[in-house]
Amino acid sequence: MPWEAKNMRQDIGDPERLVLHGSFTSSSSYKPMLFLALARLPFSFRTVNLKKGVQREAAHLSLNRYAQVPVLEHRGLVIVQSNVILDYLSRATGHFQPADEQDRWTAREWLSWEADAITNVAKVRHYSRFREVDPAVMAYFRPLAEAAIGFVDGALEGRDWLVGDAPSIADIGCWGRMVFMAEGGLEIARWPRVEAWSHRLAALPGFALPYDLIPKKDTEIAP
Ligand SMILES: N[C@@H](CCC(=O)N[C@@H](CS)C(=O)NCC(=O)O)C(=O)O
Repeated sequence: MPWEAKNMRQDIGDPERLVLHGSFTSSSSYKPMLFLALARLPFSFRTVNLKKGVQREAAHLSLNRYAQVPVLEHRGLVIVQSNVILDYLSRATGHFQPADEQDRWTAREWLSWEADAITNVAKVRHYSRFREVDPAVMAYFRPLAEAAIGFVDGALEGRDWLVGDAPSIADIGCWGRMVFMAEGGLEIARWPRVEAWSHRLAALPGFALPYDLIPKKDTEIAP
């Protein structure tokens, strides 16, 4: 755990406290977690046990109608969908927000594309790790996942980051959903530019991989 973790709840009555609901096996939860870790921001983590079906309980459904994680609560707002949360966090905190207006839109364009395409990487990992499917299903999704990773690999030719010359929510959002690719049998070494980019991300202060980053229980996090 890269931050000081405390047990006493710090979100009660403080609208400025960022509260993130997530699960340690979830790439969608990793995305905002990684943002908060790299930005060195304090927040409260509330774990949602997906295995036990807590995401379908009334209390969670009142926050996320889709019965999913993550959820961000801040200043009386409830924000769901990992890419919308990244967008919100970058606007609310100013971190990982490109300086140039065109770049800010391009970063959001990557996030929208990520939800179309890199989501196939998450599907391949999910079907490999959590749910056995007919081989024909895997045969459909694996090439789509490979094409998405290949597209990112091509986009990184001659550049360090997806947008502009600094890491942005585009990098956090795209890498965050690819992070478990090896669990789907997608070896990162096949895509050398993606691998080099992942090393650049890993070199950023505060970076950690999901199983080292996302707590398994409710935690108060202070940088
Ligand atoms: N498009 C959503 C996807 C969220 C999602 O698929 N979350 C998964 C975990 S990665 C989930 O909560 N699944 C609920 C379940 O397995 O029942 C986002 O980006 O936030």
